[in-house]
Amino acid sequence: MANKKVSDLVVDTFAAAGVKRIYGLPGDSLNGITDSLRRQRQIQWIHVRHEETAAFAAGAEAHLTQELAVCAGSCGPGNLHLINGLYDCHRSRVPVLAIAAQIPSNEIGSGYFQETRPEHLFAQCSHYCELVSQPEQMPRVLEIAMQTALSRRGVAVVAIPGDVALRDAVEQEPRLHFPPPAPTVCPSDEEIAGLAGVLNQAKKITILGGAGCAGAHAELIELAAKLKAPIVHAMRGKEFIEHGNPFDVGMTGLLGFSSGYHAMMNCDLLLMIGTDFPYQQFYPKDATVVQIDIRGEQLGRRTKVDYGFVGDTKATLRALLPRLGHKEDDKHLKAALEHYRKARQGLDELATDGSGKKPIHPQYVVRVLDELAAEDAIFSCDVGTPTIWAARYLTMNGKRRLLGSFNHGSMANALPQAIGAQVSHPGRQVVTLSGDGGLAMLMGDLLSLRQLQAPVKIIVFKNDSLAFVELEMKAAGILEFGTDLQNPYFAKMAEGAGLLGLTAETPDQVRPMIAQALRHDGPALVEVIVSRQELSMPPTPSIEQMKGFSLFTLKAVLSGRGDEVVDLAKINLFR
Ligand SMILES: Cc1cc2nc3c(=O)[nH]c(=O)nc-3n(C[C@H](O)[C@H](O)[C@H](O)COP(=O)(O)OP(=O)(O)OC[C@H]3O[C@@H](n4cnc5c(N)ncnc54)[C@H](O)[C@@H]3O)c2cc1C
Ligand SMILES: Cc1ncc(C[n+]2csc(CCOP(=O)(O)OP(=O)(O)O)c2C)c(N)n1
Ligand SMILES: [Mg+2]
Repeated sequence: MANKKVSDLVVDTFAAAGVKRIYGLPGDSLNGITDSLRRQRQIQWIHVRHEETAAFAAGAEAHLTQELAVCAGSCGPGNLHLINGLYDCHRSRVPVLAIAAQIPSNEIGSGYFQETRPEHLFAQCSHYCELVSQPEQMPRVLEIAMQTALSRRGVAVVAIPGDVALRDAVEQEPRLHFPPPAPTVCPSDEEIAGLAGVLNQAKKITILGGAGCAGAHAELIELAAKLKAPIVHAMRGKEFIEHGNPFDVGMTGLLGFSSGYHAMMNCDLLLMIGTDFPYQQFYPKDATVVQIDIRGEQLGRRTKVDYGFVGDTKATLRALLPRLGHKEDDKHLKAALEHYRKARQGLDELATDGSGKKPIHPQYVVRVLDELAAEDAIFSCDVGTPTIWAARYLTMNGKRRLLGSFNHGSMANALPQAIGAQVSHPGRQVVTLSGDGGLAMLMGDLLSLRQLQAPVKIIVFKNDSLAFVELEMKAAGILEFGTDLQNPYFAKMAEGAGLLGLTAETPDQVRPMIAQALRHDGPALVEVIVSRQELSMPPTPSIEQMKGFSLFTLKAVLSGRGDEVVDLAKINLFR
């Protein structure tokens, strides 16, 4: 039998590690690898129309499965297109490996056609980024890359010149055959005792939980019950914390609830668990802060911390719980829960059909979607106002999942993430909350839905604007500029691309059309004509004073009432 090529060894190494598919777009320099995929048939090639889609899709798969996902781009522009999606994967700490094909090895350094330097380009959005310049490096370099992506959670990039991929492999087989290690990381006994002491003594405790609480729902609830502590969740923690949680008081931050904000501001001790909630102005100034995170480098990153612990949430809470007493005083908890009930009610009142009048409230669209979507639906929301609606009106239940570009904050994430979610979870209902700006940005990949037979449902919030940016401009006290969108008929475009396309212009069309799309046996798009200025910001004196500040530096929660932001710097709703 002829020797394997390096490209064959690459595919075998992926297959041995359980990789099931590679997202990408071919090109000359990638031909060796795509040809090995074609011949070996162990791994599916997921053909997309833009490499950025490939990276976002791989990131979605990795987020949902917690396993390694792979994307690939050809040399120069091909892999350069991966970069924004890879930034998102890296900042979300999901294990993604990118194959960046490189120009012929003997041309490197000559300014050759399509020459770039992937080792430099991807250095900032990866834990590991290396060039394979000779067959002897394989499979070791690829295995180091995979191990790095998995163990450090993030991106690893392997650059391979097309000619090296086509050379005879020296080693013939992958070398690593062990299951992914799953160590238990827990603070020492002394540290746990110290932590218990601090918590047992504190009076008004609030928990801020994030994505690092995944898999520790029961422990978190038991902790809150013992401490009589309200739980505020950060956005990426929503899918893991909010459901079945009698202590939940919502999110904090600009998109959050005033109840989440005040629960944090009014505590004596803030207990941060598995969160990297980024906005400093929403942290209390005088409270004692305790932080638990699996990564030591995260401790104290966002606010001052008095006690920091390195540990996995579940393991740490399991060790901690037996040492905690039951607190009696539940005044702080009760007040926070009552505040949450009111805040929730206020937001729910906005999610109405507006007595049938146009334009449609986007909140209503998401409330209807929330009601009609499957028990285990996977949602993805675009950056922009769809992130607000998802945060406030999608109900999580432990089976549903929520994808977004929450840490990197890139537009156009929802469709590509939905592609990754759907191809990796063929039986599941996958629904996007897409902005009209966001959808247009990577719209080419609407075409992939039919080609991949991916029955994704797309809900487009057609507000003919970059509405979130209009909010930002208002907050900064500047006139709106460059935010108009002259949109196509998205439904007609969808029809042209082989999708079911529907347009909801009036509130009474929303429910039947979303229901029809969800039932449809194939991809579908519903464009909903929604109001443009659902969250307006009039120049009230308090906002005036903040002129020149970005929306994200405001100490404000969007009230959602269309007439004001809750200026938290001035009003204390809690007392
Ligand atoms: C337009 C827009 C507006 C936004 N507005 C808001 C807002 O108002 N409010 C809001 O909350 N967010 C908002 N976000 C999202 C925000 O930017 C952050 O992405 C989010 O707050 C981070 O959530 P997190 O802390 O749960 O997740 P991450 O940032 O991913 O942090 C998770 C932490 O958990 C740790 N960890 C992981 N695994 C474990 C483990 N097993 N045990 C212990 N620790 C672990 C990690 O090391 C990390 O430090 C917005 C995003 C966008 C795009
Ligand atoms: C790639 C990228 N470009 C620009 C931005 C800045 N930005 C944030 S939200 C947004 C508007 C999104 O518009 P749309 O998708 O229509 O959603 P809307 O807010 O109108 O609902 C823009 C331009 C960004 N976050 N990412
Ligand atoms: Mg828009």
